[in-house]
Amino acid sequence: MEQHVLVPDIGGVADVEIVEVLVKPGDVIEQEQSLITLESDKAAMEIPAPHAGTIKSLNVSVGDKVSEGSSILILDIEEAAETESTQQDSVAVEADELVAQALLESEAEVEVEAESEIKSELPAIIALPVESKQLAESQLSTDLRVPAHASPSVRRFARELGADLTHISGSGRKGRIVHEDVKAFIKTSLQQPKSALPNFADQPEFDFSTFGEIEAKPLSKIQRLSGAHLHSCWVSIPHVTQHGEADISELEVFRKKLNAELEPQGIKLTVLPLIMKAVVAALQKFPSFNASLNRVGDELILKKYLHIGVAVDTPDGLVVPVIRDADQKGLAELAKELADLGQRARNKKLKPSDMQGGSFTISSLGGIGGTGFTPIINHPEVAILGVSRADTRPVLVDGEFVPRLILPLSLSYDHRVIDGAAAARFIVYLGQVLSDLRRALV
Ligand code: CAO
Repeated sequence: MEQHVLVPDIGGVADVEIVEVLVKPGDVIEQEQSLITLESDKAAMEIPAPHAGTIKSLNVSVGDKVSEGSSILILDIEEAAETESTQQDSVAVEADELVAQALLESEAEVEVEAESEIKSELPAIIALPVESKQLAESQLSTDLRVPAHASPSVRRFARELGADLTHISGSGRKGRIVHEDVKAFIKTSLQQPKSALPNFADQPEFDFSTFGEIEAKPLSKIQRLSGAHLHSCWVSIPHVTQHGEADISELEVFRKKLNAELEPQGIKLTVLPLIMKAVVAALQKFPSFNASLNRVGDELILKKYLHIGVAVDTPDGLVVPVIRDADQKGLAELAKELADLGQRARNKKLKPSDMQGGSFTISSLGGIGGTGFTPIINHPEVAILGVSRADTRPVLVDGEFVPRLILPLSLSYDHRVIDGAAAARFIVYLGQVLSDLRRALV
């Protein structure tokens, strides 16, 4: 039997945007399996299937706005499933109520959950710490970019117990989080030593207007969500930043020559693709920089791929698109891809997949200025390279001062994985390759 699946009672909220479509035609689905994710100003909520069956056709796509009664899809319900679902009508009703309830729940509570859900899909961004409330939770996190999938009843159960779903691995079908996963998470959390760090969220709000005129400006969604990720990275990873520099005088001559050759093809070669190539050589020589710690922290996962994330400045905040297999691409291809990702980032056209899977990040402020900074490691990576602006300086060569173009480098690394000597060797080698690209062949 065919049945139109409609958007249930969502508490009278209209024109809610679909941010995720979790099923496709032909999928065999279970009752309560999430079909789509809606996101209002206040909350994100998955709409569950009222019955089990096979999806015949989809009537919605990401970006559509829906209200109660909008058609989501047509479901082919088998007879057995239909009987079963009739018996379980109360469950479906409960699911509807939960959706409505969740969208209407108190702003604060729903906001927290919505943030944690969206946070999970965002790339790492470099900014200042926000509140430390998520700290203890984030220490239990594996990879914040993995979205959480769970039925409304599991979500409610997790919310009641104060468990953040983005920190729980699902053992159900297709990695869905089930009740047992939430219970196991709570059990493990209770066994963790209590964080001794201050909880800024519990501190009173300052009334700055006492001292003069003020204006409250909300942070962008990217800033708010990436802030939590950055805070978690900053407080959970023991950072050390190793500074260094590279003489890129010869590289600059080479870059200008190549640039002139590439110009007719419309390709602009900045120093960044060349830095990327040198980083690839350094990562190949020092594989522990292209790795992640496992969740328990007793194993290093070495990655055989070289996917390099690049921090891109956008009006809404920083995003980190990833250039895949940078070792297999030439300079022209890297320059083209970088320009494309930079433009799409600024036009908000990046797809989640453009920002996933990075194994090492480069954050370049060279186009702006400065002499050095401390980039925050983009968990689950273990190191990040900060690049500042190259400057011409007098350098003593054979007893004489000569003008050389010097590029400042700042390498932050996870001291649990990388020791100081290895970081110094990495940055020295990187400098040597940048000074003379032929070094990468040795
Ligand atoms: N030294 C000197 N000049 C540099 C340089 C460096 N290290 N890096 C770039 N430049 C120059 C470029 O050659 C270019 O010069 P012209 O305009 O004269 O040709 C100019 O600076 C601008 O370069 P760009 O920034 O547009 O290009 P890029 O390839 O270097 O960088 C991208 C691309 C996407 C990384 C960059 O646009 C960007 O968004 N940077 C900001 C990233 C950021 O904010 N990171 C901080 C994270 S920590 O919070």
